[in-house]
Amino acid sequence: MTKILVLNGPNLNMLGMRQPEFYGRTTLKEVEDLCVSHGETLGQSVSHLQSNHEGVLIDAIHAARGVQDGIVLNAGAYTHTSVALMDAIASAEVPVVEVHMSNIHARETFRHTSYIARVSIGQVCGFGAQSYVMALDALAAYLSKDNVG
Ligand code: CA2
Repeated sequence: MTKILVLNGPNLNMLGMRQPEFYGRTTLKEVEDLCVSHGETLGQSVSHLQSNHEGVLIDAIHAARGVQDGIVLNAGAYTHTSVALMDAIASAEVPVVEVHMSNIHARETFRHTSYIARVSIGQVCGFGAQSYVMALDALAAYLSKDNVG
């Protein structure tokens, strides 16, 4: 089993409750359950954490070093602002796939910039809850060393 952490940032605890035009009607609990069940089909043991606090997210990334095989990260709005999260990922030596429910590139200009992308193996965005499933698939392929090109 590979160990994967699904880490969600600020306001994602509100999923399914408001703004369905951007984020759909799936709740965070449903996203987390989907990740656990899809992970099982890939031989992944998936744990998950959501926090509205930047420092908690940074601590979780630090704690992943040498423990987790990969991280699926939706950093929420910190994606577009947080050099601190970027530095934490760069120091953790754990492969990160950046995910977003919405297509950040089709939204406001400030959402087009991602500090997370600079330190991630790749980015999946725009597919709602399915973005997380695709990110788990991507990590499975990457970790199986089928990652050339
Ligand atoms: O599309 C994504 O997954 C985002 O990471 C979501 C963030 C946003 O700041 C990023 O630009 C893109 C916002 C999460 C807020 O989620 C809510 C969900 C329902 C109701 C209110 C907020």
